[in-house]
Amino acid sequence: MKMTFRWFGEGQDPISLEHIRQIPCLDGVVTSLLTKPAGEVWTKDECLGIRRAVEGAGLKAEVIESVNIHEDIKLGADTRGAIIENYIETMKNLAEIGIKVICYNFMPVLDWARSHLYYDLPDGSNTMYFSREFIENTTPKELAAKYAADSGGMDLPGWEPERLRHIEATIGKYKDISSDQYWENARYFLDKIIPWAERLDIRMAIHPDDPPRPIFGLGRMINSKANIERFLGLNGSPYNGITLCTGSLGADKNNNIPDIIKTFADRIYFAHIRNLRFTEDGFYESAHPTECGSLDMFAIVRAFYETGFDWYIRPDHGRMIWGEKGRPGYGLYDRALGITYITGIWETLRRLDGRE
Ligand code: CS2
Ligand code: MN
Repeated sequence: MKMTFRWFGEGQDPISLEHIRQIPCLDGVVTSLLTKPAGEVWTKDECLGIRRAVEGAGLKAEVIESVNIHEDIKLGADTRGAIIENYIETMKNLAEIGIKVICYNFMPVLDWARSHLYYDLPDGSNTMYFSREFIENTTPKELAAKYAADSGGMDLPGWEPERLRHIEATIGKYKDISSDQYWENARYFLDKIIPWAERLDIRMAIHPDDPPRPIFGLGRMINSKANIERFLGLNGSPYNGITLCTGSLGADKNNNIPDIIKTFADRIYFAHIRNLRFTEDGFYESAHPTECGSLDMFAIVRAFYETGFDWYIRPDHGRMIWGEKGRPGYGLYDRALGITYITGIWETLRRLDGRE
């Protein structure tokens, strides 16, 4: 496996590449153009800028998270043709800077959702929290306003201003399309881009829905073993793959993550490893070790190890600890601890296997 760390890009991340570079056992960063509206081309120059910044700091960038999908593609609107062309153009420009994996999601309108961005834990740290009751009693607009106030105006990935501008109207459009139609729209997109992914040698890795349950009346697609199987069946190319996010899928107690890893091992190109703890009303994001949360992190890492996983891993959301302030889920310290924990398990498994 190759260990990576998410970096939000020049001018977009309070954590510097110089600090990221000091995390032990790191192979590279996962990055993006955070402020680029979905549907627009990432130009050659912008892509070269990514490479220059990352390589200048002595790191590699082989994974992009995310190249976002425009709503017209998800909705199957007449305008999607030109937007998909732009997506392919972006893929070509990313191939030129050596990108091997593109992570994206196909969630309607919203990316991830939480009720609280900075929920206080008894040890003095804080973390993201999902309260079912809170979410059921709020509107997307209210939630967006709460995020903006709580995060002090920082752009949150998945809640970019552009996405929020027409949020209610866009949600309204989803009322008119059936779940089957939604799946067909995904197939249409895949059939257009996957031949290019093959040509450019870029693995497409869809991220699961977070949380895996419907919110604000919006349906879900990548939220269970059966649905992952259905998705991979839409286009059978090995270039149509998934990002295995343990915290997204793991928020549904019916999902057995090690089993899902073993089942789809040959189509997983990117792993997001995070733990969570269930509460009566939902869950919060805990530190990575098994004993800190509700997921069996050892079994998860072992499943990757035993299937010979040779792609990219990154620690996913951590807590804010040691007084750090920053983008919720994406502090330096707790994610760095996550890396040392995961690499520790990995080395142990390797050594017990008799390998150096
Ligand atoms: C999230 C998402 O779980 C996660 O990693 O922070 O915002 C994720 O980056 C996107 O859903 C991927 O497209
Ligand atoms: Mn994730």
